[in-house]
Amino acid sequence: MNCTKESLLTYAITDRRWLHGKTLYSQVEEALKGGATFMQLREKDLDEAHFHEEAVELKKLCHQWNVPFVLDDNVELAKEIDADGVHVGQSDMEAGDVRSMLGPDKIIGVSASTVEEALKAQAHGADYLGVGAVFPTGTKDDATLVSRDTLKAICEAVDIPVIAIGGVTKDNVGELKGTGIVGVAVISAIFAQADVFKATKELKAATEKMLG
Ligand code: TZP
Ligand code: MG
Repeated sequence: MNCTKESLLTYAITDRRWLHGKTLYSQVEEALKGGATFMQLREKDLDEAHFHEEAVELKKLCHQWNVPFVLDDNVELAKEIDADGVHVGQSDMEAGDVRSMLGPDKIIGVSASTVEEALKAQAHGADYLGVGAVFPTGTKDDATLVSRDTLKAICEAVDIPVIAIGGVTKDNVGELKGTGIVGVAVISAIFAQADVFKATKELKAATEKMLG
């Protein structure tokens, strides 16, 4: 599945911290119904067997919705289950090595927080960049803040699409207007909400308004 600019509009990243008694599968389904355009499975503590099983099921679900499905960090598993790609951070496998493992057709996303990191990721074959944290976030302990100026400078410096991440909500996404991003990636604004469907729908509408 391709990584178009449009597919990066409402990029949802899973988190099983806030299941509210539901399954991650049903939450992902709600997010897809609500209009999520991209799905990243992010598991920090799940054991290998369950991670594998879950990834296979969620890939199938996302493909029913024509939504790209990538894994956070785990290049091996992405290859094994033939996911659409992988998202790697600065301390994970380097984009060039991921490309060698997955081949030319898979999607590689890279987290960047400086122009230098962004240019390097692009040179090494990244398809898109996730830049943040653009707002304070409680979801990732070690996230450092990226200023609006830096976000803008990154968007201007690279040719690949950029999405903003970190503390983005339907209420603050408007502040990102004019930076050059093509969409936003969120965890809590979707998966910490009691109504995942409604939250996704509202975030998407607010993001479209910001871009419009
Ligand atoms: N990378 C930078 S900030 C962040 C990640 C994974 C956390 C995003 O979570 P939230 O809940 O959307 O702030
Ligand atoms: Mg990572």
